[in-house]
Amino acid sequence: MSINQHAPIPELYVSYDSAQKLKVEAGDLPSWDLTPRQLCDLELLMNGGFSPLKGFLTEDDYNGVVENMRLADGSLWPIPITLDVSQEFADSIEIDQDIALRDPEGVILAIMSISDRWTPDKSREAETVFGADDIAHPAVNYLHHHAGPVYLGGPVTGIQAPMHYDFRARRDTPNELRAYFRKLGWRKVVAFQTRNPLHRAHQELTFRAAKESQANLLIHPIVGMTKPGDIDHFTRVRCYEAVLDQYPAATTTMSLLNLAMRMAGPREAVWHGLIRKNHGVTHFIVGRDHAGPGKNSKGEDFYGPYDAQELFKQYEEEMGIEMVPFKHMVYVQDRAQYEPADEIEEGVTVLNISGTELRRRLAEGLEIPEWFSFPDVVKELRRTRPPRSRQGFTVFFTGFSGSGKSTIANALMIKLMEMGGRPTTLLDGDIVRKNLSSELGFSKEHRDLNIRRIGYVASEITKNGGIAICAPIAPYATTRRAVREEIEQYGAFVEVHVATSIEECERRDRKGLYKLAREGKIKEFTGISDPYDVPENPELSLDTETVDVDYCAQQVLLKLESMGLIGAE
Ligand code: PPS
Repeated sequence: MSINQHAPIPELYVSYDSAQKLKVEAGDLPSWDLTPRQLCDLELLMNGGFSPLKGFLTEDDYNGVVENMRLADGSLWPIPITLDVSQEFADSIEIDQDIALRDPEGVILAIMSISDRWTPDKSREAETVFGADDIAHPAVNYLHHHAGPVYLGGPVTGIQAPMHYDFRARRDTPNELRAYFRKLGWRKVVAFQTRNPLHRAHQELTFRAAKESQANLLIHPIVGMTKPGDIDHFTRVRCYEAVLDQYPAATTTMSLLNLAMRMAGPREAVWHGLIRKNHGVTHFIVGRDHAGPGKNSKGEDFYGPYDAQELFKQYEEEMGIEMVPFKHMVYVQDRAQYEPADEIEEGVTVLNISGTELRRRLAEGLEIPEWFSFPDVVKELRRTRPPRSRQGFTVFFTGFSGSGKSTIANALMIKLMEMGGRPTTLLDGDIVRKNLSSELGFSKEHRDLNIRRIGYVASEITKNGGIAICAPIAPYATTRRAVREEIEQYGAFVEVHVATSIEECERRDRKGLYKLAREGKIKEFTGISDPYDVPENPELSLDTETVDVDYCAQQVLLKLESMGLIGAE
């Protein structure tokens, strides 16, 4: 298969002069501030990476994609590219109206002519596109917990590309890559998609894939949004640059793709193929469990290991891009080289380090052998992923007023400060209400805002290697979950339920508030006239009724130690 790299892919941008004019006119339009995911989608819509799409999907296109992986005109398209918005914004606009799409700084990137507005059946979308309506799937979680309730559809007119300040020389539009391949005379190009650092096995398999398909090699990593918990793209790109030196320079190149992945396995593989074809690529490596989202809520895989390869194969002809199945490479100790696992005779000693094992070794500061990775890659990874005992983390106490949260949190802070090593901050309910949330009351909305503020500050502390100890009531499970998600991007989140019963808290009534609550003098009082969702799976639950504060703080310390967060490196 070879591609007509001479024909440019259609972009949605207008000329520079028209863009300047449109930008001024667009200043008066209602505007939507794009979410990080929409920003990625818009970039690929505008630069032709998502060709043949001309904008965010209309309702007919959406239904076709969800049900049959096809747009209304019959073209193959497996993933819904939708502009999800709030109900309030959706209600404020008219059909056939233009809106401005802005980046987070308010810069107008595009104009969208709204042709459709509808409330999607998100459960149906989850079932058909992602295979299950299960929030253990990151895209399903996104759909239900982050995406707005209404979708807007319609064509997009591109004004300017989103701005990137990082690795600019490594970012290419589909037409730029096509032009590059043309210039170098690369007629056949095999692309390798990745969201992980590359180690020796990847270098071997990509090199072999290129040799076997007699094609040049494009390392095409994702730098948009990947699976929550992945290594950040800054670190990864520094790692990729270190690996690039290992290939013959004249045969291999690397370009960064600002795609927001959905982790949709088989459908995602087909999507990746279409996007690569738009970038002028002729061959695409599809591995075992391509773009796999991990386990579902029953602990099983969402997709079969070869589902992605099968679906890709089914549409390969129509897509016009050839699949190169990924070979699982293992290290053969006696021969000191990597070989495909299925070609190795019995009885030979092979070595392998899984992703989970690598993370464990990094987290515990253990050796990562040279046969596994390149020293420069390991050095970069160690810089970003210091052992857990040097990473930041958050201890999040939750429980009724008067349950003992603040006292235990204080004791814990003193003990951690005695140990030293990491800056420690206490975000106690009362302290936060005085310094951060002084204007807030105790309605559900205000409590949520209060907890989200605490979560934000704690996530910043965690990101920067400190310890955040939080001690609010935090009565709502959904808000606690959102805070957990935010913090776990950067370090551990240790939820501690201070499980003192409401009867005991009321009996103690340290601040006299329960009495006032019973008399109706304080409204919406947690446990009396306002709900408290008991944590279902906290890392630790403390019983304060039979043991003293010092022992409770000790239990938290022991938990932190067992999680590798404190103690010897
Ligand atoms: S929340 O729900 O997490 O935002 O609450 P938080 O910020 O932790 O604030 C709880 C402290 O405020 C006092 N207080 C109330 N608590 C619960 N319900 C109502 N209506 C209320 N009004 C005032 C109470 O003293 C809590 O302090 P702690 O430290 O928890 O005892």
